[in-house]
Amino acid sequence: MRIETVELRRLRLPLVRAFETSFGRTDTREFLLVRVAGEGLAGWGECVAEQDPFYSAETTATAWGVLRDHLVPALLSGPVAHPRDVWTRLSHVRGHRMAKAGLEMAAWDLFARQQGVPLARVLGGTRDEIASGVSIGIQPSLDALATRVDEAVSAGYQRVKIKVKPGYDLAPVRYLRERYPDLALMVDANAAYTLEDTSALQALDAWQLTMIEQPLDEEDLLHHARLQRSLRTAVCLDESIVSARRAEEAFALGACRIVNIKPGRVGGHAESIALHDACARHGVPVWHGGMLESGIGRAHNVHLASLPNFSLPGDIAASARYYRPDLVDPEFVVSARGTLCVPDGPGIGVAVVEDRVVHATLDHLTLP
Ligand code: NPG
Repeated sequence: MRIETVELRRLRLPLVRAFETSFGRTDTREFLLVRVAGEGLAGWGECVAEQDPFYSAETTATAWGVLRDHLVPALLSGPVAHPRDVWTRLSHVRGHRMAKAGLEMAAWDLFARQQGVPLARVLGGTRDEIASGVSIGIQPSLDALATRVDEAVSAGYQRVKIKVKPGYDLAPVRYLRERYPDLALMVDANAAYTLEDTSALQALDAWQLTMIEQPLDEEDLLHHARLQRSLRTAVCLDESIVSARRAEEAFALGACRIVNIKPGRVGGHAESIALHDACARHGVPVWHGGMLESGIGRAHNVHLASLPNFSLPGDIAASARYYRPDLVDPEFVVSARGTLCVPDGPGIGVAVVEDRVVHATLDHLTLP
């Protein structure tokens, strides 16, 4: 496939509802879109880096610079046979997995459109709908939390994840479990604890959580292994798992029993498939994470989550939970049984509403 031009856009969209995690609160989402064009068609990708380096080291500014100066020129330097070769073309650049993912995923969309098939087909997807869950930010009160959870449960979502941090953990978990004895419930700490907080995390063991996500720092695989040995509840890793190889290391250490896959975090679809397959070989279930993507990134996530080892509901919810309106047509809607349909048109299978994209754009650049 020959890619002739690449367009970068930095956008900002107001969130339907402010989102608070252990690392901060936000009511707008800044992100990058990447549009690759060649042979009369275009493919879209979304770079999930945020404005601030709080979830990960990458930001929209670092991604913009490395895409402009290194990644896009490398991709434009000659044809690639298949989108899985984009990773190799970019491999002289260390790190910057979120920036690479935005470009790599746009190439997959273009390739699938050129073949006239849904992206899921070329990725190896095996289902036409995916199980959907919600992620609920830290709330000002337990009443407010209950309202958010009630809404999600009555909309049909298959599981609820709540954000926790030291001092806001046992109380919301106990409150929700008493209210919802059978709810599939999990917590996500975004690396807010240390091994010294083990007893606070052990206190969660009594409440039938499906997992505790990323309790410790992203670099602390050994500490996660120690923590996992002291808990009955499964530890799930997100930030720590930047590649299939890192997952193999985590499994060898016993650092987790479940993995969250985000293509943006690991560098795109090819590395996500490698990670998905590595987890399957080790009997480790995976689920698809979310990063408050617009409909463009969300569409990529839905296609990827149709692969067979995504056996737990993901953080991929309906468009209306995030942006009104979303940037795609049709928007993603949740069914009464808590699923999202995998679009069956070519590529990501949803149309990008370009005037909404232009309206939300802060900067844009077309290369060469
Ligand atoms: O539904 O997209 C969603 C949000 C899911 O909680 C969620 N994402 O830590 O995984 C996370 C968190 C996040 C959001 C992280 C935005 C970074 C940016």
